[in-house]
Amino acid sequence: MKNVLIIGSTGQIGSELTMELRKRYNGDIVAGYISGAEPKGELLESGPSALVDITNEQQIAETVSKYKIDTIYNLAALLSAVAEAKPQLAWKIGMGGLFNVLEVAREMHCAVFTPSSIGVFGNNTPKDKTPQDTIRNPRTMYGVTKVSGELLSDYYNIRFGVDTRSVRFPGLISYVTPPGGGTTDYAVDIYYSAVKGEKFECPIAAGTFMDMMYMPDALHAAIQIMEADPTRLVHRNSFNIASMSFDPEIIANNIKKYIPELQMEYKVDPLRQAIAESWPNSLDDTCAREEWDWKPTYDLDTMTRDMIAKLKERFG
Ligand code: AKB
Repeated sequence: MKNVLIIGSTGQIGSELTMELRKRYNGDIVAGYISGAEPKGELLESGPSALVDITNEQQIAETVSKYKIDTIYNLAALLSAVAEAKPQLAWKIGMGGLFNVLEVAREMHCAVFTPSSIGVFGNNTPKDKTPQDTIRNPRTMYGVTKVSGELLSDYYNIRFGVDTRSVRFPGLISYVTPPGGGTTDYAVDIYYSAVKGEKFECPIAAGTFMDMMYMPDALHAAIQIMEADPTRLVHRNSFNIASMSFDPEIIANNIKKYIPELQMEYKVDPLRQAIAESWPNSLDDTCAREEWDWKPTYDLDTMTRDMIAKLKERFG
């Protein structure tokens, strides 16, 4: 039996991860939410939920105690572009929140998953097949909080024995809950425009490559890393994982195989473009493959076919 608290359960990852964990484990899988982002529908009806503001350590501790939580998925964060607009809030949630989670985990013996990101890398990092252990010098607040979060999570593991684990997510693509304020969001938005028959305005320039992943693989990674045999883990916070890398032209051409009418026009957003250019073109995920058997199942074409089919069911 596993009792899990998901902080940020109504967000892009949380809304799907919570449902996946409820299918997999038979304990209490608690959907933590903040006021104004309450769970609805199946997420609300299929299991317990609790008001858990990550900036409130007592609220986290009370929920952990009430449900005898053994694992916390800490998914609260502002994505990269919005974190640049609100750097103070990004730090408060990303680092203040993580500190609260780690303190509760230390005192109440929980394992902790905190997603990291390709955003930990910066302009001085090798761009292609970026290695697991390399320069992390981001110049964005998002990246700064993610690198600091990796270091703090490793510190709690080494110093206090807290079972902290993490993966560096690339851009995540899903047809369920849209992302908000990320640099890689264009790769989700383009599918919505294609299916709805709307012209797509692309905020990222042609030739800008970034790693991306379909949500089912991302959920699998988040679960598999927490179930991994700890004696095999050389790394913890955080693992490179990868499944595909493309630029706007490549994804648009792939979608056009199925929706030839798709029209795309570039309207580059300077902030997102600068962030995208500071991130790797592609990651080397050998360590994740070797230490916990990470292996993605979707490539660009299988993802595109599934995204289009699912969005057509919704939008006709
Ligand atoms: C973002 O674009 O901010 C995120 C990420 C890659 O971490 N999707």
